[in-house]
Amino acid sequence: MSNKDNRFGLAVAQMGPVQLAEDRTTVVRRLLEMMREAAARGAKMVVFPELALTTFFPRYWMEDQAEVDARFFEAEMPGPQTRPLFELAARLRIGFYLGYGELTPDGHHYNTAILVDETARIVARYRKIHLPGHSDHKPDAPFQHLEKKYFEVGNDGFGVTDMLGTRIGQCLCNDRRWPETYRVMSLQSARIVTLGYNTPSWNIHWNEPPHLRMFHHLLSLQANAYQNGLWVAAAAKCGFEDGFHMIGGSAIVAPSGEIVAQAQGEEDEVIFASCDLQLGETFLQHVFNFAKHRRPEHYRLIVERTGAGAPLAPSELST
Ligand code: ING
Repeated sequence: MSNKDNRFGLAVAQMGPVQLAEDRTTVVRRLLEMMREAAARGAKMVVFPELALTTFFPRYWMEDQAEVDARFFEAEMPGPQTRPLFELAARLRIGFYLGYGELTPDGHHYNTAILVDETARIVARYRKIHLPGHSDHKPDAPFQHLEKKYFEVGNDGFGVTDMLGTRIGQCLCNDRRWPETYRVMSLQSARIVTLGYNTPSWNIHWNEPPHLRMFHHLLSLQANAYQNGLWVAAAAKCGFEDGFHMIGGSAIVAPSGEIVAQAQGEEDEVIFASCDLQLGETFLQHVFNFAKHRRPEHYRLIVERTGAGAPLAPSELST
């Protein structure tokens, strides 16, 4: 069944911790090293994590916005410190996904990811839509999760891009837990969804057993890869950042829902898979044949309602 010339070399570059004190130049050197390894292993594309250039700063309550902007956001992409990534990508003719804090010229802040093609051209931008956590200071919590304070809800939607000979979509971290994320991209015929994540091992809201973090992370990737006929590539930034632990588990998941590559440690680690881009077709024809089997007239609530509410009357159940 595997079709040789439809093989797409896909790499995920998992990052170990980025400490608060670590500067971008050092971080970029780590990314360059992993980009080289990805290319050497035959990758056409390498996926880096969410907020790859800095520590996961939403864990801190900070009030000096000017300092936050200077330390954790990129006012230009590429900028002087990230340009080497683009230059190496063009030399190696490898595409990449990169997550970072975006500060726009008119002062908006997003948790952003970009897709860059093999000529180092930015061909797509995505701004995180499902922002988890809170915007208020929780001084009694062991750490914060202030994505709703530091970022605005993304306004790019879930787009897909024709690049590197296939069609690629992107999202970020918490987005991977929501089925709507993948369905919108698979309805645009994406073949691969790329994403980065920073997932704390502990929950500040309830004493969640730590093993559930990894279970739910992989469950989200595997279920949605299968239900949408997608290859899913997920890159963690993980390990102990200034004492705060985040899960690893970077993975490449096939449209069958099977994990075909997974990181073993919590340091910088490149994983690779030679992906059969026709495999998704099999599931999209014989199981999830959207055109043949989906019935949107019965799905209205999914789009119309934000929170759960009262039952619909039988007459309202179908449009
Ligand atoms: N991090 C976490 C994530 O969605 C989280 C936040 C963890 C929310 C577990 C709910 C449950 O993986 C980011 N950055 O979204």
